[in-house]
Amino acid sequence: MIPHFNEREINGLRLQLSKPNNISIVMHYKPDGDAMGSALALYDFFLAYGHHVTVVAPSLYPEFLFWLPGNEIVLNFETHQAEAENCLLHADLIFVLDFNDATRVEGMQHALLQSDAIKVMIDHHLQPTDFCDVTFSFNEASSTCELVYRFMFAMYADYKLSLAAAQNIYTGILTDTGSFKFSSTTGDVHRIIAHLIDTGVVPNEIHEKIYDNFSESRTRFLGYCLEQKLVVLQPYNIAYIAVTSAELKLFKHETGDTEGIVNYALGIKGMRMAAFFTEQDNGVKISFRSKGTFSVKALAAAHFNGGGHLNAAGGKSPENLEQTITKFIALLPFYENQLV
Ligand SMILES: [Mn+2]
Repeated sequence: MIPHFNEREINGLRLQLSKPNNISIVMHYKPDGDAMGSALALYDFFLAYGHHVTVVAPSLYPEFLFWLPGNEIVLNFETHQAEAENCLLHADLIFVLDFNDATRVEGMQHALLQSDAIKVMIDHHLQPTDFCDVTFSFNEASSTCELVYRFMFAMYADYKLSLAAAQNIYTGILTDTGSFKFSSTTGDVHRIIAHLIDTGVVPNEIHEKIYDNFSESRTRFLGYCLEQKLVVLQPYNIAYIAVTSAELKLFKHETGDTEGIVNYALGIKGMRMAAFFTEQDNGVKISFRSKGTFSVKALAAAHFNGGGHLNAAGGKSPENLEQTITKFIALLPFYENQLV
């Protein structure tokens, strides 16, 4: 099903945007390829229509995204708090991308909620909370980048897609679909990709920038995780990896370094679910992945203060690493029917 933007809400936005506006674009804490790609694509779009646009990130993001067109204008809330707050407070409109609840911007939450700006959410996570004036939420969409692409043409059917916007959108769809392999990758998604390539996107260049851009220590960390830390629970078709903060330090961990490692665990023949546990200062962060109908979103929401998508979700635990893993393993018999 193709996400359809509500006509009345689009008309309202078109009217509001018929004169130059101050627009701020925000995304979730520790932004990924989809969050940054959608924000910078929308930045380029609104700039083309004569608006004053700022992009405010709640935190730093991985270096492999620094090449994205427009990256140089992104304000990091954690390092430029006053300037970032000023953007949000003086905005006429704030676009909220790739998240569904104000808590997802962490420390920036107060400034976001305090602003009188009209807030517009464009997102694909399940069950958005009601903190925006306009909520475009389509959980079946592959990515927020897909939605931003559709939003642009819903706003102005004659919009001429720029190469910068196309490269940003390509990056978000690429990363949020696991390189076009998740079940959300429909024919319509591929038709968007075709348009992006026709606009000038060179796929192999972007793949290289995103995936062949690891530091030596990150590659050695991956090897260490797979050789030393991987645990396979054959009876449940589950594999997991848990790393301590000392191990992260040993491998000079940087933001984004643990990303994707969970997929190697899921890649073992027969596995239905995989988890990656990361010890942090105040608990444990968990990434869950699954195959088929097993919902890691439900598991994360029910037991680990988390959420996300059917096959990709995240959670948190306030307990220590050992206690968290004990809890995880103790839960498995309750899911046996769905896993085996
Ligand atoms: Mn996303």
